Amino acid sequence: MATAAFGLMMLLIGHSVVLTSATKYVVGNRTGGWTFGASCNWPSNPGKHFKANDTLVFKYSAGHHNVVRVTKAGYRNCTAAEGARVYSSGNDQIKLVKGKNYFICTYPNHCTFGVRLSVTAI
Ligand SMILES: [Cu+2]
Repeated sequence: MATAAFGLMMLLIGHSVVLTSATKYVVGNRTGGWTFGASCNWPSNPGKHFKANDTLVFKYSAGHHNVVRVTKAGYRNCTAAEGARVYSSGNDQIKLVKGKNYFICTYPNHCTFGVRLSVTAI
């Protein structure tokens, strides 16, 4: 019984280590969330070292923006692949993958005017 409790405790400790090793970042925290100019001052301000499995939280008024993960070309050209998943809740949590991660808003002209983001996760 004591062994089982100890095992459970170690399991819980192991889980909490896994949980705390991933970080959540609210996009554009200094500029009002996921909106025009969201990428200004973010994520380049100090203290951010993104890792794979970290979560980006995109906050905005639902119906005013959306979030779509795109390729580098999609980021540059402000185009999303056909059938790409569209996040639109206004509080979208998206996990980073290792390497470059690109996101845009697909509302007309929004990406062109800065509602786009690229971050690199190690
Ligand atoms: Cu938008």
